[in-house]
Amino acid sequence: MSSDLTPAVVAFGANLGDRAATIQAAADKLAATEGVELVKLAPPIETPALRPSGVDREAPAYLNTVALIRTSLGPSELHAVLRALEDAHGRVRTRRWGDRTLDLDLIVYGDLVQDDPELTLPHPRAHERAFVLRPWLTADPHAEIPGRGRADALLAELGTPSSVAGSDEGGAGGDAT
Ligand code: A4P
Ligand code: MG
Repeated sequence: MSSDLTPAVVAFGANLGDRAATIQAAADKLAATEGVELVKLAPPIETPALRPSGVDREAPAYLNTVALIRTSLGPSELHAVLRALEDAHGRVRTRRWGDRTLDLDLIVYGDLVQDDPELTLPHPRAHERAFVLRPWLTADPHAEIPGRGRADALLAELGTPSSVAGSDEGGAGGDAT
């Protein structure tokens, strides 16, 4: 395996349509992308929708998972691939955190830290989201977010209701696993 490949983590979220089929198809296409090697796809977990106002149990539930990849693409190139995959799966951008057929977020790209609003790395909210941390830990128990720390410790910190994405989602994710 060539050493010029950068490890990266991609998060998948879907709460419209055939969620499992969409995630699997997108993962297959990502794996087939030149310059991308799929290392592992975690089993999806079901989680209640998180809105800017909090958890919304009336909204369609999400399936969330993460893929561990290795890539020769640069971060912007990889982000463009992810956007194209979202578009190919019928993603329509309406309101913030609105329902979607497919959301693909770049969670970490090697140990790169950057503040660009087009591509913030690590993903600015991943450390506070059980729906990202839980499947990531299933795929990699040693997962770490550069500048934030170990994913297992971050997940443990989400135990209080005051953290938006904490116990509520963690509970749902736990139920589903
Ligand atoms: N952007 C910046 N950094 C990144 C990055 N690391 N990865 C920019 C991906 N995109 C990044 O994204 C909005 C903008 O973020 C883009 O311009 C991109 O260049 P978007 O995908 O168009 O819209 P969005 O996903 O609605 O926005 P946002 O704020 O990124 O949402 P989040 O934080 O991804 O949350 N509830 C459950 N249970 N499960 C979910 O997966 N997902 C969301 C979306 C809300 N609630 C959820 C879930
Ligand atoms: Mg997104």
